[in-house]
Amino acid sequence: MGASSRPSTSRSASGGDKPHRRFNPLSGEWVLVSPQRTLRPWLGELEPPPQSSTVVHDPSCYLCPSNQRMNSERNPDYRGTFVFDNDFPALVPAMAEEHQSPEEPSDTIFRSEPVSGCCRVICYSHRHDRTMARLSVEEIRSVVDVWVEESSQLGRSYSWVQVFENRGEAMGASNPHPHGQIWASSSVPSLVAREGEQQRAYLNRTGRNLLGEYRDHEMELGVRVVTSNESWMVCVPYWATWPFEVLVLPLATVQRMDELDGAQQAGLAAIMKDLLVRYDNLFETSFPYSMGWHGAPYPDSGNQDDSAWLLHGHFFPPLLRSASVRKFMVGFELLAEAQRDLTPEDAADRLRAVPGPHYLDR
Ligand code: H2U
Ligand code: ZN
Repeated sequence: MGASSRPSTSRSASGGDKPHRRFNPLSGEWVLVSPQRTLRPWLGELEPPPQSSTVVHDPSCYLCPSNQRMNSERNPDYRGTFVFDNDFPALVPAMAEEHQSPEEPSDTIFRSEPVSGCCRVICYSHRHDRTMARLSVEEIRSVVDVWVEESSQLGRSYSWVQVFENRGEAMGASNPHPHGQIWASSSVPSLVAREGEQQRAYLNRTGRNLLGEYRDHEMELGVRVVTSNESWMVCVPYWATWPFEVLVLPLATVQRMDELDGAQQAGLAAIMKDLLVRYDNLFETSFPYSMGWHGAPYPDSGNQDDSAWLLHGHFFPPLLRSASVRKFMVGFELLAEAQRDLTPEDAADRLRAVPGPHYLDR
């Protein structure tokens, strides 16, 4: 269902062992797939797998209960989740007198515009030694509750609410304590605006919801589906760029995080647990990733019509072959186009085949 082709029903129809390009209808970009290269020798860097934390409370951790943060504020003696305003925010609220609407560009090259916003940090658990993969489904459900509440609250003041997590040193996480972030902004960020345009154009052209239709095809084909439950499915997208990238899609038509009902929130917690245990068990390591949620921007953005959108989660994990061999987006990818060797179908096969429970809980 790219610009020119139907989804492939089999490996051979998806280009077989020959190099081919796949279209990403969400970003409007292509990815080069080179399956014949999966056996090439690796003499590059080996990253030592990070040591996982074993202490329940780390006195030197800024996120543990009762500890002092970098700005000298003290965390409460919390249990479960804890949300606070980022002490080093990338976006700050507008001053009352500040003019926030984008100005007419005064220069065709040196353009800028004001932006305001707010950044928060969510601790997923009081336990320093956990990761989301090792929380119970009930504990993950309380993280989902925070995502829903924060999206709903910040969506009243801002155009965009980005829920995300950088997991692991490989993705630049500053601290092993289980945590994620929420950034809200007065403008719709570039990648999100692009996804919005692509979904809108697809709806205008076909009368159908792009991701809803994509999800239904994937459920029918099964080859790229990693797991599913009564309200969600996870697949390695046909156009994935990272080796084990996945897309998390609701089975119902939901446009935003704060529209999920109780059953869908519970289903989300369950499918996240399922996915994260597969990820960690794949190379028996705490699997690094950047993950985050996209849905229709809030009304402040001038967005009048959500019907082109479908809520979805992106997981972008860098590991390729082992706990220490990662993919780098360099060279051709920085200069020309994303490229992958392992096919999305093979990646989905591998993730589907991983047995549970979590290797550290066996
Ligand atoms: P990352 O691990 O994804 O970098 O997120 C941690 C965030 O926590 C980071 O944005 C904030 C950093 O600014 N932080 C505080 O707000 N206070 C602290 O005392 C430590 C870290
Ligand atoms: Zn901690």
